[in-house]
Amino acid sequence: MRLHVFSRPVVRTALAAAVATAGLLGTGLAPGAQAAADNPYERGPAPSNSSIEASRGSYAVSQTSVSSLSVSGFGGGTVYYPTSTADGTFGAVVISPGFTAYQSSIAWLGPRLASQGFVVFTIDTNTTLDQPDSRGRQLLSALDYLTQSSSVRNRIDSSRLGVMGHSMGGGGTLEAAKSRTSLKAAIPLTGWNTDKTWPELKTPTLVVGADGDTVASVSSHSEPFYESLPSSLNKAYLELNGATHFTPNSSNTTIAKYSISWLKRFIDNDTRYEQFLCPLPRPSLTIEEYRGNCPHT
Ligand code: 9J3
Ligand code: ZN
Repeated sequence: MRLHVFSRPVVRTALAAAVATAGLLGTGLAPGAQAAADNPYERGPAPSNSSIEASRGSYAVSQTSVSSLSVSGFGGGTVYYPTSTADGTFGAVVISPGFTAYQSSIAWLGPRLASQGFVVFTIDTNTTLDQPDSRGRQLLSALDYLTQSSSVRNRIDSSRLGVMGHSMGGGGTLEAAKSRTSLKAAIPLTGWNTDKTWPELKTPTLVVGADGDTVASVSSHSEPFYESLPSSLNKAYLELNGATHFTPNSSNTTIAKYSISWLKRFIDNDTRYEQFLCPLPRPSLTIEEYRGNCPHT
């Protein structure tokens, strides 16, 4: 766009020469603004390993509670969102807890993810005994409430949405993605489901399992979930090392860094995060195993 300066005769004043020189070197915008012009969905500064491992990202976070009495189709919850409106709209993610559990069991993910530039809704389910298929429908009801009725609806880009959940909430995450193929990202955390096969999914999916899970063993849950996803799909399998079924219920840097990277890469189309996903992470003190297809498309 700036090249129009050269498309017609101009008097080359000293100022014009300076502007032209700046034009040859770049837009004159800050690096972040330059990149944001390239990808309209990109939010926040260029990431580093330390920025995605940090306990908070660059956005200050506000929160608002949603009463179960004010909604239908799910059990209410808490919305965590970047306080500032200066950066436009954000993608959004709804997160379901597991069997017998409440939003408190996954609350750490609210500010952790929102501070990186997402609107995050941690929900309660209608009853704590709801099964994965119900949790999947509730995730979708919560997304619809969040984007259409909530007090933060105008802060959200309703075309860029994702789902996450723990255990039966992770099973529900797969159910939600199966029924709403427009979702941009799905992340089941030590997911549990009687349905082991998910060839119907079109949503980029990061399956997170735990090596020591005796409730939803990776051999019966996360591994078959991952392997049944289409080979053409952007998909990955992260198996946490030294972890249990309940590892996703407390702050966990490995879960956070790969969840942030996955959500950024596929909800924001932010290829600055591809470096953390491809080449595939190597086994480490916190990673038992990582599978995936690279590069992402
Ligand atoms: O949400 C979960 O923790 C599912 C694991 C479970 O208790 O399944 C047995 C019914
Ligand atoms: Zn199936």
